[in-house]
Order: sequence, then C-alpha cells, then structure tokens
Amino acid sequence: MDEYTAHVDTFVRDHLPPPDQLPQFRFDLPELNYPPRLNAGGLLDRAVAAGLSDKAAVVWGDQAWSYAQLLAHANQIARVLVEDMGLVPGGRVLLHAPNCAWAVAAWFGIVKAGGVVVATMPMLRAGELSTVIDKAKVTLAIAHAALAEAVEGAKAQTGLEQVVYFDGGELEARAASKPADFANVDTASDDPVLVAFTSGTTGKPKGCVHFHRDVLAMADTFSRHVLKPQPDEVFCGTPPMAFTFGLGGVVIFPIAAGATIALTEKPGFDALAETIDRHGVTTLFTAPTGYRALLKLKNGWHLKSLKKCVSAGEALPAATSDAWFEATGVRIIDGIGSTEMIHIFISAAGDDIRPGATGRPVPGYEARVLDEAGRPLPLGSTGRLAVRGPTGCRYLADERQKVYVANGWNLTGDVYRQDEDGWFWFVGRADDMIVSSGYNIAAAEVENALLQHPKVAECAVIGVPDEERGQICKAYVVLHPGAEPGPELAAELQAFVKGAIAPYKYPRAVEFVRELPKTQTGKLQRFKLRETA
Ligand code: 3UK
Repeated sequence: MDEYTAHVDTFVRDHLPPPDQLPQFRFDLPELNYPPRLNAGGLLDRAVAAGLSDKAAVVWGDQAWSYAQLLAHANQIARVLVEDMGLVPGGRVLLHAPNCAWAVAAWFGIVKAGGVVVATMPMLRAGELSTVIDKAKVTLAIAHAALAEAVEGAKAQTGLEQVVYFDGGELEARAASKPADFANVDTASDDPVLVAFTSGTTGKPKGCVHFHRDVLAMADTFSRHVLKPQPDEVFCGTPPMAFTFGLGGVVIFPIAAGATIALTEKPGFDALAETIDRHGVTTLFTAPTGYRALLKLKNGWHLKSLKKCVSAGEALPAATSDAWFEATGVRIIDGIGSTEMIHIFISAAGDDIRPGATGRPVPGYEARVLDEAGRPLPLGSTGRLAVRGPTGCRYLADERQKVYVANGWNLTGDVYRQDEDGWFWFVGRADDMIVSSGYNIAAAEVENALLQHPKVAECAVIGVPDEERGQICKAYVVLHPGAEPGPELAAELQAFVKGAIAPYKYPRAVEFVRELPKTQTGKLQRFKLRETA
C-alpha cells in the first residue's frame, strides 16, 4: 500500500481491519489500474472538461441543473465545509437527505474536500442516527431541513457539532456566497471516502469503508461492462444514495457516463412512474418488489422509454422477470451486490440473461462456491458464495470482519449453485435455510413457487419449530386485491406449490397478511417473522 495519505484526521484509516484480515484485492483489467493519487469527486470536473458543461446532469420536476451548475454547487459546498465549518481531509460528514439535487451536490462537495461521506437513509430516526454518528465519530452534517428533528435529536446525544440544512436552511445562501471553483484535495486512491452502513436484516449496523478508487471501480466493472451506459441515457431509481446500490445507480454511473440523473420528488411508485414518463427515463434501478409494484399500477403510465432495468437487493424470481418482460419488452438485468463489495459483482445483461439465475461474475471479479471447510466445490453443487475483485470488505473497527473475509475471499453469507455453463443461481441466505424432516429447503425456492400463483402479490417463507419435523415451512402471503383469504385459498396455494416443486417443500402453514416487514432498502426481514412466529 502506498504510504501517502491526504488525510489529516486519520480516524478511519486507523480503524481499518489489520492487513491479515483483509480480502485479496485484484485489478485484473487495464481500467482498474488507478493512479496513486485520485479524488472520486474529479468525475464531475472530468465531465465538464470533456465538454458536457451545458448538458443536463440532474433533472427533477420542471427543474434541471447542467453539469456546469452541479460542479459549481459541489465546489461551493466544498468551500463551505472547508472555509466555514473547519472540515479537514479525512473528517467525516453526515449526509442525511432524500435523493435530490442538493444531496448529489453535497456528496461531491464532501468528496472533493477530502471528507469521508457517511450517508444515512432518510427514514432513520435520532436513535439510529446516533449509533452511526458515534461509530464513525462524525462531527459535521449536511441535511435536508425536513429531517431536522432526527438530526437535532442525534446532535443532542452525540459528538455531532455542526449541521447545515438545505431546502429551508442556509446551505444554499452560504454556497452562493462562495466562488464556484475549488481545487480538489489531492487524496490517495486508497484514502477512505465512504463509510457505508449495512441496511441490517440482522444485528447491529456495520460500517463498510470504501476508498476513492472503489467508487470508480464500481463504475469500471458492473456499469462499464454489463450496463454499458451511453451519454443519452436518463437514469432513475428508488434506492437512496445512502445505500451503495443507489449511490452507484442514481449518482456515480450516470455521472461517469456523462448521462442524466432524473430524480423523483415524492416517494412511492406512482411518483416513480410519473418521473419515468415525464423525463423519458431509459435506465431504471430498483428491487424486485419495485418491479412488481410498477406492474400493479393502474394509472396508465406507459413506461415506454425504458431500455435497461436493473434489479438488486434480493433475488429476482423468474416469475417477476417474465411478467416485466411481457409488460415492457425489457429483460431485467439482475445483479447481486453488497454494501461490503460496494456494488454488483455477479450479473448478466442482454442475451446472457437466464431468467431465475443471477448471472456470471462481472468482469474484474471472480466468484466461487465453497463447502463448509472453504474448499471449492465442483460445478452443479450448492455451497457458500465467495468473491474477490477490485473492491471488498473493510469493516470499520468491527470483529465481524473475520466472518465476512476468509483466506482472502469475501463470504457474502449467500448460498449459491454454479451450473455447468457457469451461471450462478441464488439458493438462499445461509441463515434462511429451513430444515424439515432432515431436508434442506431454501425459503426463496418456496417463495418463487408461490409467486407464480396469480393471486399472490408478495410472500415470505420461514421455518417454524415443529415437534415432529424439527421445522416446517410457513408462508406469509400478501394477496392481490380481490382475492379472498381463507382456508380454501390456503389449500389451493399448498397444492399449487406441490405441483411446482418437490412436494416435501410445500408450506404446511399459510398465513395471510396485509404487508411484510421490510428494511428501508426493501429487503425482507425474515427474522421479524421468525420472532413473531
Ligand atoms: C442480497 C441478493 C440475490 C444478498 C446491494 C447491489 O443489496 C445490496 O447490499 P446489502 O448489503 O445486501 C447484500 C445481500 O443482499 N442480494 C443482493 N442482491 C441480490 N440476493 N440476488 C440478488 N440480485 O444476500 C447479499 O449478500 O444491503 C445490491 C448493489 C449494492 C448493494 N449494496
């Protein structure tokens, strides 16, 4: 590792895992040979230098910022942070906002100033923010004024010292008083730039540290080689930029491609569909639930501009992929990513897509299926997924580093099978396996079968204790409007599953519910169902 650092505040660097607990990093493509000095905020300067000044960088409602305007706002925010708030390189800045133009500018402003971005989901409350602020030792914040209550609550309980708000605060006015140029801090390509907290389907949040070069690497792997964006594309998506899925899809990939970001002004899928139609969105990022929700909308959105649709966060069932293809003519690009790896490392696009499979390792990454002892398994067997590439897991001061990384490989906690042709098939989360009468049953397989029934909108399957069988499969089912819940439909669903997959896997218990517990990133929280079961 290059010894040079621009960080004056070295807290994050000082709390990286020891070298022997790090995954192996590999830079096997020419585009991954980054120079020793690199500031990821330079993506914006590069776009303007390439002649994109007047091109729309961000559009929302009836407003737009050109690349020149976005760069100017980012530079002015960098000056506010450095000149007024005392940010030094390496200092952490909380960014607490919904996806909006000022949040994008603030992200680049923090990065250009050499700060470490700690972005948080807009729905987090004071207590949850405090955990993150304490863990990353955050002293400065930029936040949307509508979220001031949570931020002020956290400020009262933590070492957070200064907050500037926008959209009802003074950030805009302070930025406007600054010159529009800024010399990006000359960070090392391996200086930390993000602490991304995991969305937490289980346990306490873990802070994943990523370097300046990691931000470029997600664009130079998944985006460049699988998504292949063109400058005329318009990107949009539901994941918040606090979630690295959203940071890549809604911010970094479009900017790295010189394309346009379209932002939704309101949450919800009608607002998403409205944005797609209004701005001619070509490239969409959302989770499987998002695609199912868009399919159910009744307001006559045509969604005809869509050309590329990316799904991640949880497995994309073949039934959802097929339904979306029938409705739109677009085959969804599934991809598995994680906060630890920063973005997608197995995926497929175009003719490479095999509905139901996640895909093949993204160029730059290697993936394997391992047995319990960590030995590679032959093709066709089911085991633990291991990956390595230009990015990887570095938890900030966390013992769990040893769980995610072993022998230089990142272990995602997923169970996968690689078929004879090399495609990777998701089987389940290691902790979502149900063992009934000695048989292993993957929750996802039963869920996929249920989802093929026309009356089922959403479902979740867990194992519940059973005296006779150890565990049995229990399904929680959300029905489409108009379907009648009751014992008759339960029996119909059970028979349906028995016809679709091996009968021993059928859910012996079925409960109809109005909604399923989800994380803020839309991931099913099976552990919440287990707690109540
Ligand atoms: C699961 C998937 C099957 C899998 C993420 C894209 O989801 C992201 O990050 P998280 O840290 O969760 C990681 C875990 O989520 N998962 C994600 N995608 C898929 N399972 N098929 C998929 N396509 O268990 C993984 O280990 O919240 C996704 C980009 C950036 C991200 N942070």
